[in-house]
Amino acid sequence: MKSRRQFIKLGTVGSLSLITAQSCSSSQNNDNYERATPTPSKNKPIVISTWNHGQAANKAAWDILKNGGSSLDAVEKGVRVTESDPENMSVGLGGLPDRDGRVTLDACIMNHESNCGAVAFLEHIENPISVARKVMEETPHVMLAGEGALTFALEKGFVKTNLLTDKAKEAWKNWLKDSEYQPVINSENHDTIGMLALDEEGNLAGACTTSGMAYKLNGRIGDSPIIGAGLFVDNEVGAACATGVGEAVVRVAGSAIVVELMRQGKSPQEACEEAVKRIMDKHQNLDNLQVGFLALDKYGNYGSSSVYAGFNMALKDHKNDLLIDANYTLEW
Ligand code: SD4
Repeated sequence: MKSRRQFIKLGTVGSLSLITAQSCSSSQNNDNYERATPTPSKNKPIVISTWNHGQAANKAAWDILKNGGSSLDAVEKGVRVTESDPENMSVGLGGLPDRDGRVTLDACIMNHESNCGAVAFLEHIENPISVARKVMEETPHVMLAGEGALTFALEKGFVKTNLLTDKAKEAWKNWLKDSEYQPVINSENHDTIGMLALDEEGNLAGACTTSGMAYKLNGRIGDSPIIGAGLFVDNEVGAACATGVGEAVVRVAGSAIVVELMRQGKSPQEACEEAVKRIMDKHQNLDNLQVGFLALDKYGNYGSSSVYAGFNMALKDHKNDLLIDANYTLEW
């Protein structure tokens, strides 16, 4: 059995050298975090997101931020790119369906005033993040789910769309042949996008959107639409988001914990690592445990950590026109 106590910070050779070349590693960036004596944001505007595919999303977000736009607009417009990408099989259009062949989406958004909106178990709408924003801005509620969320979206002018692409349908049909119709905890279709941004005004916002675990039970909702689990923003401190096995993230209120740890003085990197350790401590069997966190503090420092190799962070800030990948993995 693997030793759970051996925590090693790893990076792929490629990503480490890239980070060094650009003088922009999380650990370098995190040294100045001072909760008690706020310093002006040195690293703004900035946008970061989970996984490599976030690069296209970050570009869309960056177009807004660099022109003085708000972090809220940036994260919404950014993740919409991924939602509308039929090649991404774990978000929006083209997402892998549940075990009954239904594509059901979860998303949430949060702004610098701690307002938030979410949709869960939403079908037929390509951009659930924008429905989540409408929930935030145009209802007295935080979350709408299922039929109610769909009715609301249609009332707000969203268009009913078939989200099950031929490619996703074929994958599902193949799964049906081999699986005996049994969902698994970790179907390994990652690429859920979580995005965090800090704008010129020094305001933070975040967004998280997914089609969830592939071939899940119909009705299953993960961490991604749950404020405090898949995403959390506190403008006094920082923001965090999660990717991976939602059931594990929910058990420790993952993103809220990362932000709270930053409030207590941890750097974004340290906070992500601590949250990952907590999850590992709560699970006897780590074999299928894949979870990653991304964090951005009020000053533009960022960090990421995961329990498995391969969690990549796409980043765009005012210094780095190129996007970099970071990969910090806690191993056991
Ligand atoms: C979920 N956290 O539904 C999501 C899945 C995920 O990359 O992050 N995939 O549990």
